[in-house]
Amino acid sequence: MKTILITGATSGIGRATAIAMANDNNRLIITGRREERLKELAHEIQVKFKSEVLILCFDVRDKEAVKNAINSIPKEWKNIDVLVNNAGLALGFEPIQEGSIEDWDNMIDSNVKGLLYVSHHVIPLMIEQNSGHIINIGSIAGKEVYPGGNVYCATKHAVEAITKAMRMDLVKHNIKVSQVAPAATETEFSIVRYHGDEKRAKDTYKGYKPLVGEDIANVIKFMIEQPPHVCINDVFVAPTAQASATVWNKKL
Ligand code: NDP
Ligand code: 8X3
Repeated sequence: MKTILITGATSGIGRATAIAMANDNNRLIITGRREERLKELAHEIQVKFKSEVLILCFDVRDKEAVKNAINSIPKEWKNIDVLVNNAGLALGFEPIQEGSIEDWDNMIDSNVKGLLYVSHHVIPLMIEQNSGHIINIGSIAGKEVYPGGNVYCATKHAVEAITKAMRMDLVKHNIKVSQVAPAATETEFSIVRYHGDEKRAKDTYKGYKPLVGEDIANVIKFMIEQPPHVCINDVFVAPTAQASATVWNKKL
């Protein structure tokens, strides 16, 4: 039985990962800001898969809220085996000189600082049990940069660096540290990125078959289910029609 904490489980990759990992052997801690969605997901998982589910509703940017949420986990749930640091977002697609400082702050606070805050409170629990697995959701934007990607790309490059550094610091505590770096995945990501412009979001996925949350969830499940001596350090997954951040086979 594994206890698995997934940040950003209200939508997209995080939600699909919670469902992929749901069975009567695993216990899930699902987090996000939208409480209604967490309740709906918990209900769906409990009914369909009989997994036990704990809901933690908090904003990863708020360090006090993160601390309180992790501290509030009941003792019998504190043996966290897997932390999936998934919560994150892109905001805007402007060239750097036209970027919004509010958007930059939000991306840096969520994708970098939020991931660190959650990890800071979960890692001691893993060290105490001398085992654990942290899976950080990076991106193709952490491997490459592209026009208009500037600050989002910087945050995902940071996720890649933090992942490698965490692996070095935690190896002596028998804690696996992995990254999954998806390319174009159709979730609510582009709706958020384009500040609610649903048409622009839809156009992002026109002319080719993008990945969906379930594709990434399958990879995460495979990583989690490896035996204790195997750590898959990094997986870079893209749609077949996407060769790089800028080279596509689109049929428009
Ligand atoms: P979604 O927008 O569908 O999901 C994002 C999730 O992150 C939601 O559950 C959201 O929950 C949560 N989240 C965002 N900000 C916060 C916050 N401040 N506090 C708590 N939770 C937060 O997008 P994806 O599923 O696509 O994104 C998941 C991860 O995958 C992100 O890190 C993203 O950068 C990464 N990624 C996505 C790709 C894509 O093409 N879709 C490709 C590569 C990486 P709520 O709003 O309820 O708080
Ligand atoms: C999301 C993929 O290409 O929009 O991280 O940066 S991309």
